[in-house]
Amino acid sequence: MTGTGTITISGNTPNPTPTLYKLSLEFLMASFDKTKQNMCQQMESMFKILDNDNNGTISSEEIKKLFGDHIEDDVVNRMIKEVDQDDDGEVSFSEFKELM
Ligand SMILES: [Ca+2]
Ligand SMILES: [Ca+2]
Repeated sequence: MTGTGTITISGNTPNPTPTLYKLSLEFLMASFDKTKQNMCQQMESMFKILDNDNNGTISSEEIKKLFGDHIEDDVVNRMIKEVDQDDDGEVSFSEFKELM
C-alpha cells in the first residue's frame, strides 16, 4: 500500500492567548479565596468542638477528653507548647489559627 505518506495536521493548534491565561488565573485566585474562607469556617467549628467548656481556649484537659486514652499527656503538652504563643498553657482561637 503506497499512500501519500503525509499526515495532515489541521492547522489550528490552540494557543492560549494572554487574555485567556489572565482570566483563568483570576478564576483560580477566586476559587482559592473561597477555599480559604471554607477552611476558616472549618477551623472555627473544629475549635468549637475542641473547646468543650466553651471558654474560648483549648486546654490540655479538653484535648485529652477528645482523644481519650489514645494520646499521652506528653504528646498533648508538647502539642500545646508548640502553638501556645502567650504561654498560658491553653490554646486560644488566634493561636489555633496559626496552626494552618
Ligand atoms: Ca475550654
Ligand atoms: Ca495561649
